[in-house]
Amino acid sequence: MLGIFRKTSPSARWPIAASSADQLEGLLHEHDHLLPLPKEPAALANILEVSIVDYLLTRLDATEGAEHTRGTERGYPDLEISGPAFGGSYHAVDVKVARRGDTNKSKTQSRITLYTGNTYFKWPDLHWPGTMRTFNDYRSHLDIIIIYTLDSDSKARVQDMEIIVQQPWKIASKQRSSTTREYLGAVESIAALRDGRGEFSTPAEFYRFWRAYPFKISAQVQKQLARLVQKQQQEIEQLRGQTAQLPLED
Ligand SMILES: [Ca+2]
Repeated sequence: MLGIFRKTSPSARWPIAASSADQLEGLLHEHDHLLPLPKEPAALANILEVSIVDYLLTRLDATEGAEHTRGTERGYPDLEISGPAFGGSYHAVDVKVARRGDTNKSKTQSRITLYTGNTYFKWPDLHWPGTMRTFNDYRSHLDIIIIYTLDSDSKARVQDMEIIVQQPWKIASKQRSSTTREYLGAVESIAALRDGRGEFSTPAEFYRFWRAYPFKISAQVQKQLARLVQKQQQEIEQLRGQTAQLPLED
């Protein structure tokens, strides 16, 4: 992604003829058809995330026996995959974008957020809004992390992109990624992210630590939780009723 296409430009010349992507880029530049991508980290990250999920969806479409669903904007995960190609179970794939530090290039500028800690992650057997199924319904969780250096002078903004694929628990830290939101943070060292050297030695240790973490539970989350627990109880009672009606075998 090199910029945003600007349809009308004072220096437009038509037709444009190009025999390669580089040549087309040059011509679009020359005739002022490219506007820069946003510099603001969250906006830039969103554009990158969406385009990476788009790319994965195209590849999954071309894979026999692969099924996929794109997640909601603010939910978890960004993408779930399933189908015979993946053993029939559901797998969660989340895309994260992080900028290299301005002063220290060996770290991310801020901690990557792995999960929201006070909802689907804390109560993994309830089906939270914004998620496609319960956290525990996923056979595996995978993060695709895009690390980049911000280049304010270029229209693409992104330089030296590195892609890291890791399981979230392997790159987890014991720090939150935000002082105001209930987020679990990753380690900051890019080498540690690359090598999967987080602060936990087993998934069990990671889940124990973060599920016991005293995250704030807002009134809204509490209300939602009560509703989900009630719904689960109703389902259990319904199942009990069905079992009671089953004919007894002798
Ligand atoms: Ca994401």
